[in-house]
Amino acid sequence: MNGAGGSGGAGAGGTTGDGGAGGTGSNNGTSITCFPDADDDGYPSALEPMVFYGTCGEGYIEERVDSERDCNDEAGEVRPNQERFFDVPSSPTGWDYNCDGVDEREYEVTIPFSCSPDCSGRWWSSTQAPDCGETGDLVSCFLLDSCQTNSQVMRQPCH
Ligand SMILES: [Ca+2]
Ligand SMILES: [Ca+2]
Repeated sequence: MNGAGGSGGAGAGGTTGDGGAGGTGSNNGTSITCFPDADDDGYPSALEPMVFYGTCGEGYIEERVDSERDCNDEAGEVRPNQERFFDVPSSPTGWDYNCDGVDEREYEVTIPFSCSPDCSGRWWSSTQAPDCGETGDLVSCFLLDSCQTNSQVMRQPCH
């Protein structure tokens, strides 16, 4: 009888391999042209497109179906279809936050003007609307028992 000696414990499990680096230029996937989206706003820059296989690499996205391009790929707030208005310009593209090539002012209405029957409305208490970023007195209507107005000094927001 030979008593079986205890066998040694199982050796340390093998190391789990780290998967091979997914490289670009492998043969899986069809080639696609991708564009940088440095500010991650979903709108690609027109500059320096790169070819990838299968999917775009990090920092790159495919052409959009609407073909819209970012006019400032360093600032996420600046992009086509931006609906917000801003009271300071962006760098380096300035006031055109929605990339349509025009600086649009948010508030254009000036005196003489008065509240509408449903007590809404907003206008500058001057005969000319301030330019983008310039300050003025903006009058707003509000309902408190009766329709009233107040005014505040503010900068003209634009996009
Ligand atoms: Ca972008
Ligand atoms: Ca614009």
